[in-house]
Amino acid sequence: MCETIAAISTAYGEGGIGIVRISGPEALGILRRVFVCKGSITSRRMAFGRIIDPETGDVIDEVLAVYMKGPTTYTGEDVAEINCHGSVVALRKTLALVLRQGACMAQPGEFTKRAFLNGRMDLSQAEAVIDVIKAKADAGYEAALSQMEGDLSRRVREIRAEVLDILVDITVNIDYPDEDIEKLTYEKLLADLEDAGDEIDSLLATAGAGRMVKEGIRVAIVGRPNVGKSSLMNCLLRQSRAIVTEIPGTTRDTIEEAVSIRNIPVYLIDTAGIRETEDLVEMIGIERTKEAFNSADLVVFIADASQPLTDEDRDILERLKDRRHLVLLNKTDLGNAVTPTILGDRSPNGDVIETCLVKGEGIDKIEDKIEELVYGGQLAQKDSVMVSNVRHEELLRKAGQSISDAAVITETGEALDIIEIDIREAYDYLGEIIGETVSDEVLDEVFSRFCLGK
Ligand SMILES: Nc1nc2c(ncn2[C@@H]2O[C@H](COP(=O)(O)OP(=O)(O)OP(=O)(O)O)[C@@H](O)[C@H]2O)c(=O)[nH]1
Ligand SMILES: [Mg+2]
Repeated sequence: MCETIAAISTAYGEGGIGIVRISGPEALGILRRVFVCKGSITSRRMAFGRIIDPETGDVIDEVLAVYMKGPTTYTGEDVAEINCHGSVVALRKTLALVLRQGACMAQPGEFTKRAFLNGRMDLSQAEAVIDVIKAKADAGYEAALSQMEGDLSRRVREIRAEVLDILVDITVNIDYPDEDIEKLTYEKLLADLEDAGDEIDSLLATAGAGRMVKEGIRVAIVGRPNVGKSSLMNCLLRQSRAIVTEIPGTTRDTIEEAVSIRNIPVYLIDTAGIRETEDLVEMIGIERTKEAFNSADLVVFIADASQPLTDEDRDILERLKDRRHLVLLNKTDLGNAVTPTILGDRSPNGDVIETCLVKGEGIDKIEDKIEELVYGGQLAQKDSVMVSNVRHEELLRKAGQSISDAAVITETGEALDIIEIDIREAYDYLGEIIGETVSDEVLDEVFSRFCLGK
């Protein structure tokens, strides 16, 4: 293994500055050889100087550089950072020089991996670093930041401590059954297991919302031609993106746009109106509408208040049954051939939002509903710890399963040392989330998702 690593830590391309980061025991030695400044290099003091190739004497760049002595650094090791001009050439040349002086090229995520291995952060915190970098909207960013600061870890540690208490109770009762200690009754054991199971479940319940705020949701807008789908798209985007005309069949292909709604990344898909048609282009468009319908996290169905419901409307309503959806009644200014009651009776959850999209009326309510759907109706979740990483979700699920297996055999009066096996499993799964019990393969997998230089 190479002890001192280096990489360009800023994004590739032109910029005001770009940073070459070095970490490891040779960080200071290498910096001293390539960086020439007035006075001496002092830990944690930025210095102005030049990067000069010691072999040729060529000046590579004018820079600010800083050396930070470990272990209270990002990686826990000695770190040096060279702030070059944000030129691809300056950065590449500086990095090449640093590598010639004995550093090795860092692997993607290697700085953060070292931070984890040196105990600067636990695994779930390290994983959050990448989510912070990649966050697309405020809600996902906040969730990632809270995870990076250890909120999820604390929650997991609390639950794990409870599970450990149960394990201790069992061990004491197995090892010293005759001693004068509080006897562990099966009722108490069962109650403790249920408590731990509930805690795991309540954390798991946040996973859906966690994933949605992190990755965003796909929202397909569907309905018959001319009901106002493109008008809704434009209203939500607050710009005139899709063509809106009074001619049915205006939108013939699906149109996708990203927007942030209540700080949640949303991918809106405007679709071609569904109807029987002989037109080839329109037929293909309608095929795509069906794909969008099937792949969306949320389907928004629009009906026209000014015209009676048709078979197509009824057909789509029928298909909404097992989908997360919203039902809108648009063009409420034009009449009431369809009323909210008529539509509500036919929609799976009876919920109808009335809109008049030419005037932008009803948009607030739609946005409220989207937010509510993402947070599962519990807006309070917004401020609490959320699980947003599939690895964590999977491990929590396994831990929950082990606890419930343990509870089942506790009820049948199984021997304590058998029950203990499941509980210990749960304990280990929880430990994997924070990286206390984790294999090298998992670590490699986790850090390979990082970008170079992080
Ligand atoms: N009066 C009234 N007209 C509306 C309302 N919403 C949309 N429209 C009009 O209805 C027509 C069709 O709107 P679009 O948004 O293009 O409808 P669409 O569902 O995308 O139609 P296709 O792309 O053809 O499937 C346009 O002339 C809009 O201005 C509304 O609430 N009231
Ligand atoms: Mg349209």
